[in-house]
Amino acid sequence: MQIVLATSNKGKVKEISGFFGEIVVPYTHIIDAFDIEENGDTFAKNAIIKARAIYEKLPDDSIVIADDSGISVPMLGGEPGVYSARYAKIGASDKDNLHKLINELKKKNIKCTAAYYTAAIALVCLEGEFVVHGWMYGNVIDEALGGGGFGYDPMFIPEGFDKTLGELPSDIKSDFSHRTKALKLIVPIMEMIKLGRI
Ligand code: ITT
Repeated sequence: MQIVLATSNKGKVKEISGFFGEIVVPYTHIIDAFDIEENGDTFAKNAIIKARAIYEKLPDDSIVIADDSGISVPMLGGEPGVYSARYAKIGASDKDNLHKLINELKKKNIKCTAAYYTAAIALVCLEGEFVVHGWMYGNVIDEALGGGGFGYDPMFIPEGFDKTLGELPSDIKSDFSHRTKALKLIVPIMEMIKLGRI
């Protein structure tokens, strides 16, 4: 079974390939990259939009998974949430978004506050459309520490640790992350599809 990954985010490709191994192929290895308008107001809706957009361009028997994810800070009213990829501006880099979030904390004199990552993983195939979620809780701090991970990881300290995901070894993130938790839930769905029971 080959799974096509509907993302052009290199950090996601690395983590999802690390989970599934070689059965996962980024869609950009099959067709040219194209823009997908992510106009849903939830992670789940945007994950389905991305998976569907890629599925429609591939043979009917393809299995496509997409990841829509982001970080939410309750003290900032849940920001950036579904807008995590375009928090600083449309087309912003990971660095721009990270520094925008650090600045928003600094503006409110917040050095450290609760935050959580959400990942919605959508699977679209001939048999139907499925979405699962995973979350990782922790705190965000008003500085970027370490060069590991991607996106907001250098300012995110997972619950139970005293270092950011930028500083911690990558296997800690792969053991506990929002993405891993969601991917673990998609596995039994894939198994049922493979067995022809869905
Ligand atoms: P695709 O839509 O092509 O998958 P994207 O980067 O636009 O790529 P999203 O719309 O899901 O993906 O935006 C996710 C944002 O949240 C993006 O800015 C990421 O850097 C950030 N993010 C998501 N998961 C993360 C993680 O595990 N660690 C750090 N930042 C993360």
